[in-house]
Amino acid sequence: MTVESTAARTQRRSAASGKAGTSRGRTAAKKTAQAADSAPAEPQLVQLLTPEGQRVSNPEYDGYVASITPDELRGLYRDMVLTRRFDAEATALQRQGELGLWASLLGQEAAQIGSGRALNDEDYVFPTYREHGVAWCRGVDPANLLGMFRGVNHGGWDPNSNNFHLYTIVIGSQALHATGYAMGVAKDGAESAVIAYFGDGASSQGDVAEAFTFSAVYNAPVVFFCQNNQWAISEPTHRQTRVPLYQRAQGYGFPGVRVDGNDVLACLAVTKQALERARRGEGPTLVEAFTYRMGAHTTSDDPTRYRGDDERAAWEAKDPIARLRAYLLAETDTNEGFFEELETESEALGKRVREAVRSMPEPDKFAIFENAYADGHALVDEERAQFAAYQASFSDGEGV
Ligand SMILES: Cc1ncc(C[n+]2csc(CCOP(=O)(O)OP(=O)(O)O)c2C)c(N)n1
Ligand SMILES: [Mg+2]
Repeated sequence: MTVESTAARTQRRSAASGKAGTSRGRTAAKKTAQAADSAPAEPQLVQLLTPEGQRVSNPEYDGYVASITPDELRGLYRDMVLTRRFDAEATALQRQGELGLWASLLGQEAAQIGSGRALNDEDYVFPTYREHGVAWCRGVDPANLLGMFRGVNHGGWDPNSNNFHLYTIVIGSQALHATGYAMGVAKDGAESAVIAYFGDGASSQGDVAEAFTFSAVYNAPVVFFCQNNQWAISEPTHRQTRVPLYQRAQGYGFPGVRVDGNDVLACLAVTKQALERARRGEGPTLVEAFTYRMGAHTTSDDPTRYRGDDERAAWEAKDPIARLRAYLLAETDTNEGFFEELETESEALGKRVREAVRSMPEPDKFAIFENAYADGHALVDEERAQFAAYQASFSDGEGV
């Protein structure tokens, strides 16, 4: 018997007997609250590399990574290390006042690099605001990701140059954009696929539910890649759902799979399978990458207010980079020189990004009033005039 069915029946009984205010009703309500507060037992997930870096066999997914070479494995490792280095640099830049905000992906490198490297060039990506590793795989210059976080532009890259849409902060909305785009891809008769990234918290949004419905009935070639990093700011996943997230797909009529989100090989294999299904015209798949947000939600958040250090320590033992390093050292001809060169490359990347951010041009202060209406608007004119007066009120005439 599941937690869900027990709680649902308890609620129905209270409502039917009209005893919501009685002690029996209160007990039932208390039990329901307790059920929502406790995490259910977790099901198995697809894993090809254990946290210790041992390769384990999975007959369904082995074939997707069977031909991977040591060089390609080192490539995945390099992607993860450079992404983590870039992310650390961005966090530091925010702390130095160079960025207004940063949303770190620390801990989610395998989920993003594994899925990002599963994509073909023609496939199209709809990210959240945290997909820095996927952006890296698509060839978007990391420095370009920082303009919005510095507040000097609205995105900083042309989505169609790399088939990587602009970051989306409205939680879950890109699942609908991806679905609509995928329906268009199918109508065009193209053989590419679309992937929508979102978080565990986004799975509670109506937009995601609508995207699941539409993509299912239209058989749209879209992969829903949910990074379950256990938290939606301070809200734990188990308070958002009574079933493991990947099982939601079943109700919409398409497959769902839970993968070890800290295992880059498993993420690669599972995403490849889902993309191939989509390209074959077999419709959507929900991938739930079970991972952990090791840092704060953003630099504006303080996770010590709502979670303990022991939780992070448990996930550090499952670090995605450490396990691939262990595998490379034990099972391939990778030598220390590779890691040393990568360290040098990481530092150079950090330096380049730092310099690029500091030299980003200041935007025209009045640009915000342009492009709202093709022919102008009296209200916008009034606001522009007010803003100009405000700027002129500073003694040096330079504004803020
Ligand atoms: C529609 C909407 N509601 C609320 C917010 C505020 N908000 C920003 S991030 C966030 C939590 C998202 O959690 P999750 O989907 O798990 O993604 P994560 O940040 O953990 O990667 C919320 C509620 C928002 N940006 N958009
Ligand atoms: Mg989350």
